[in-house]
Amino acid sequence: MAELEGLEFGKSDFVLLDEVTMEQFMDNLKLRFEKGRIYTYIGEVVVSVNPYRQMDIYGRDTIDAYRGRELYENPPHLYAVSDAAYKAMKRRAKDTCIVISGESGAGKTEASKYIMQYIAAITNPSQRAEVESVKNVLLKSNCVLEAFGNAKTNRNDNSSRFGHINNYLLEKVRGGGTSNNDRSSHKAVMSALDVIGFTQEEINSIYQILATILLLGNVQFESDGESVQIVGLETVNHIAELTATDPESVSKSLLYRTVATGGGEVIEKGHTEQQACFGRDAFAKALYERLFGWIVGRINSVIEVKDYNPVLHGKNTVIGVLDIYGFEIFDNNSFEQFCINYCNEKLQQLFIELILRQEQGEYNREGITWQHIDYFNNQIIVDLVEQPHKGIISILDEACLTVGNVTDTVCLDSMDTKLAQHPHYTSRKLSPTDKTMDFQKHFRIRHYAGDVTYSVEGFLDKNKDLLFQDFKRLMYNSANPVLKEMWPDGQLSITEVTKRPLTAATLFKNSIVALVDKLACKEPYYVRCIKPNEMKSPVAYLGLLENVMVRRAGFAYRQHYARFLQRYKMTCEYTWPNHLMASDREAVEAIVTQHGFQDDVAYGHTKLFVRTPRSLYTLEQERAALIPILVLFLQKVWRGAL
Ligand code: AOV
Ligand code: MG
Repeated sequence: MAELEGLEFGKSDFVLLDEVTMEQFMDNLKLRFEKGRIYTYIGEVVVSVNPYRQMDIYGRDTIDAYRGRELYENPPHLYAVSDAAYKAMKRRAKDTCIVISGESGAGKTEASKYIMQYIAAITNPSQRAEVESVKNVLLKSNCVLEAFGNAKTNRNDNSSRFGHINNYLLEKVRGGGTSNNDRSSHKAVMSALDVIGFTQEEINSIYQILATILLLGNVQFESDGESVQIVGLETVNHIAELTATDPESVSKSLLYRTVATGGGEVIEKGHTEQQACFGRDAFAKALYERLFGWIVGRINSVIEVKDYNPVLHGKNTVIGVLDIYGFEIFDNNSFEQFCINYCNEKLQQLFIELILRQEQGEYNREGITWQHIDYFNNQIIVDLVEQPHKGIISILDEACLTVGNVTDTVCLDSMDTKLAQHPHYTSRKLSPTDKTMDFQKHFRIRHYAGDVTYSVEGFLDKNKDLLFQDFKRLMYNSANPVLKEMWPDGQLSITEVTKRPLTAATLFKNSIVALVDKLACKEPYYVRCIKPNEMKSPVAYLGLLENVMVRRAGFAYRQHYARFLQRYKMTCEYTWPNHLMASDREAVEAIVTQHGFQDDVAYGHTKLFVRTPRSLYTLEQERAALIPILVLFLQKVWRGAL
């Protein structure tokens, strides 16, 4: 619950809205943004609007103001949740996790930097050396990851597209901070790799792989109508040297592929010129992706607890900061949007579940009766995508496995047949009057955040593992151990690969399921990022109204008795300046009764619970009216007039 700032800044917590409607939500968000208040709470969730300008709210003085304080003691800020997460970890030895979500350019990466900066700043000085070293690693890794993984998107010049999740794990007493933007500088990247702790051998390997990728771009093919050859063998020799393989194997993997026939026979098939070009490009792309994934893995292993000692450290608690890309609806939505939006369905589900669990936990601790809360459970949409045999991913995988000419349209037909009854799935065939969809191309999913029409064009190709097994085997057989480590699947035989292909969608699903499992056992804190020019749709995409409703379903407001007294004791004759009752709770009861909202509250063991925000506003107004009188009174005391 946020501190009740002056109302001219709007309501600092959305649970205090008079009514939970989109209109009121938007009005409050806009008002606050116009007044330079970029953060607003929903209970313990921070809603952040990207200011696109430097704000003077992240300095040392601000850090000090938030340090060790409770959420509602200061205006809403990232630092407040960071502190809450830190306290949960320190005091209750809980694994915590700060999940940052929102669309591209909404400010997720910036937020994660401020959070890490805060945690680094408040960490115990006795561990400073250790913290500094981890902070250095994080600072440097940001530079490396940005150099390798970032791309310009149409929405953000500095978009984090690395993998789908950029996962920093910070051990208990360590923290991290980053704010280095020198990403284009090659020298900086190399020195960063050194600081992070990459060995010289590893750094050399990174160079060699990058050079290989560049050289692959020079490989040209020619065809004499019968067979395909490589033009100029120097490039091939050079690639073989860089990858610690031999030129014959490199040539062979560029010109042939091994296939398993229906009868279990293994044969080598020559590429057409087109297939060779395609294979070469897929190889270059895969080299880059594997290199990147490996760098992320190495950085995580450096940051994760290396010298964990169960006796010294007790339970090994962590704060994780997750920066995840948000729901996407474009004019043309393809396989990538399908995966991203599925990921967001899973996270939304976890989000509501965990918020409910947190609420339930708080009610239990305080001895307040739990009341059933009705909310939309998006399990049905998650099932539509991921259910074995019946879900869209299964249907896609099956189509990818089918021998013969299965096209995207054939796959769409199969989805139409199998999903015709599903309330969240439709297509032109299933709703013939809907002219916005094309028979050959489109299907539509009703996501929790809204309807998204996907084009199946390219779905099958994008889902298939397009890299011929021959390249994987080539890399696995490299004499360079670093390269070999990046290609463990190169040891599989072609028959094994044909039997159990791991498609892109299935790999994605597996990693999301693993992530959700990991998050489910942590205490989560959430930051929901929004871009200012188009605030309305993200509010829907992020399920924010749903969040406010769940949070308000029982009691909108809760406050420790002592703090409640501190704020409102001046509004009641029995409590001002000090109460004489047996407990703070009784004093609070006196205030509540005097203002006549005793039917609107419940008394917990340590906190007062207030059902509707209106009751509180009556109190707030009275307090605001009393303050000038009190100030006058105090001035007189100081001047000795009384
Ligand atoms: P993203 O991480 O959410 O996008 P960024 O964190 O990169 O978005 O933010 C985009 C830009 O907005 C930054 O480069 C800053 O210029 C500006 N910005 C964001 N937050 C703030 C802030 N608190 N104060 C000042 N400027 C800010 V992506 O990685 O594309 O999903 O894939
Ligand atoms: Mg980012």
